[in-house]
Amino acid sequence: MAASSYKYLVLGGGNASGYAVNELVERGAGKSEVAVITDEPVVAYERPALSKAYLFPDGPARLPGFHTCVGGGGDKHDKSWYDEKGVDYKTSTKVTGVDASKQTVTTDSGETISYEKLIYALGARPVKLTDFGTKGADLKGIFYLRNVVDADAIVEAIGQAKKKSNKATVIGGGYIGMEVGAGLNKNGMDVTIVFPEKHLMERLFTPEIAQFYEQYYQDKGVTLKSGSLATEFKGKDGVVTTTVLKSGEEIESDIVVVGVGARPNVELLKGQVDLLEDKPGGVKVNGKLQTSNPDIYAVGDVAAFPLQNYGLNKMFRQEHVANCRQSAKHAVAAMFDPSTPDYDYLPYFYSRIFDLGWQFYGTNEDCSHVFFGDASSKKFGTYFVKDGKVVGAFLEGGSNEENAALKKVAQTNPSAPDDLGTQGLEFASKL
Ligand code: NAD
Ligand code: ISD
Repeated sequence: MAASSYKYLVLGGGNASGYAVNELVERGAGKSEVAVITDEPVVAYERPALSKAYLFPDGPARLPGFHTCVGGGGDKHDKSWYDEKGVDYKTSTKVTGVDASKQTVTTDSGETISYEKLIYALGARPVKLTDFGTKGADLKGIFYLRNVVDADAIVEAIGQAKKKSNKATVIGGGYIGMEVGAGLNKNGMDVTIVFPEKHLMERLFTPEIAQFYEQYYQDKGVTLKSGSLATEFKGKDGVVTTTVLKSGEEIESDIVVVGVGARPNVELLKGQVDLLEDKPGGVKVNGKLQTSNPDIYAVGDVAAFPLQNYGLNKMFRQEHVANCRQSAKHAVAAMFDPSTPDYDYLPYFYSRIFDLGWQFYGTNEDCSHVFFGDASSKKFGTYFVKDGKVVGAFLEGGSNEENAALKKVAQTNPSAPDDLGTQGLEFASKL
């Protein structure tokens, strides 16, 4: 790094970091005023690509094609962009400590760097099966997916598996489980997805929604093992060969990919600023994304912020790229202009699997649900209703206009008519 003192120091090089630096530069941060420290070997990129197009057998996404901010409709910032803007970007460097009282950060390369404003964007890390003490979980051939190094290892393993039985086991039926399961299947692998719940994506899908996707996966040749826990992995010569389920059933495969959730990387701020001890955890921030120390902001997956709208009134943390982009932009705006209103985030998720694509806006918490449309035409959805208001909306196969209409439903929370299911998309479109 050119200097060891910066006006703005960004910790982490993920999605939120990329958008924070973009906003700092757009708002006029000068050359050598901004630095980024990340343990990743490359500058920030759009993480969603890793579980989706990165795994495609044909025309896969590869860097530098998806550096931030291309996913948010902005320019692609590769290393030369940071150099040109005078941003000191330190890759392959781990932050080892933060001292809020001295306003300094230490790194594993032995540096001590001081800051005026710190943007903490260290994200989340995959929950590991070794954390639960699952026997054999440290065998080679068991993969997690969070960063481009993980994704490259999986791509390499897919190539190797072709020379063996070409079988893969996926542990977890959430985002990683569904997206990576589809990606492995597209590579011609014989895929089994193992998950403890009754159906896929239980935290969001209703049984009706799940039924459609489960049938789709099965029609593609994917085996689904619901209500199943992996209790042990067996291997040969240190490499995984078998996943043992609680039922005693054994599934053989060349590779195992695990997606059983993520944990926010709060540790470096422990004792320095207030953390949210209760679920969902995270670094506690106010509506300006500012921690209990006014010179430290937290953004992206790691930040727990107050959310008052959309029938929700609580501290909220969202591991999603839309929140990474928006919270990063908002923190920098608030840093430059304290009159910036509080962060107002509409919870949002999307996924793309096979030739399908769904979007969800709002909340499904403590809601009843009303299905609409026709699953056989791959165009259907569900409204989520709380206290007579529509507070969440899900749509498979929507056009841009239809998705925008769904978003408006979740934003405005209209009263739910008795014939909501019959009105279906029409209800959203006429708002
Ligand atoms: P997730 O929370 O979406 O799914 C975790 C799954 O693992 C659930 O089915 C859960 O019940 C299951 N599980 C939990 N403990 C288990 C155990 N011991 N054995 C077997 N299964 C177990 O988390 P994820 O899929 O790992 O994704 C990690 C992070 O990446 C999340 O923050 C997610 O939001 C994000 N992500 C998002 C997208 C998207 O938005 N499209 C895509 C990929 C990843
Ligand atoms: O939309 C997404 C997606 O596909 C991800 O991988 O958000 C995530 C990140 O986990 C959020 O940072």
